[in-house]
Amino acid sequence: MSAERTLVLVKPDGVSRGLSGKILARVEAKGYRLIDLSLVSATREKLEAHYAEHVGKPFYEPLVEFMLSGPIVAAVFEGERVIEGFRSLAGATEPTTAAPGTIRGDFGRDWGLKVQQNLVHGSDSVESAEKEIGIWFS
Ligand code: DAT
Ligand code: MG
Repeated sequence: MSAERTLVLVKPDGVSRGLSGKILARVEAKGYRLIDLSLVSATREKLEAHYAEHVGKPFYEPLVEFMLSGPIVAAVFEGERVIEGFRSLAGATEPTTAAPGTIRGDFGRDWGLKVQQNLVHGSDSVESAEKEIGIWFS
């Protein structure tokens, strides 16, 4: 069986706060292998494809604005059960209450904006990983 791959994004808040290296280091330290890495600027088109399941939700437009607000680090990591493993490292969506020890729990909090500035994205299934890697590394 070939190892799973996942897309990890360090969102604009993580990059602007200088946390990209720390975040990637945690994923590497867990034992996953970095196989692709890029500093990218999002576009509305990329975000619409990436967040297709959220289009039309109240937080969608602020989320897009946030993701357009600065550079993003896109990475592909590989390893057995890396999709689940990275989401466990990332912690719960809301950074204020994400468990300490997780990326969101240790480095994130509510900054008073409508959209959670929650530092990272991780694919949630094999299908979305494949789709998202295609969007950010085409
Ligand atoms: P996750 O990033 O944990 O997979 P998600 O896929 O449900 O979470 O949502 C994508 C992003 O959208 C999330 O990282 C932050 C934002 N978001 C989700 N739910 C939200 C809400 N209720 N209010 C504001 N932003 C939200
Ligand atoms: Mg998600």
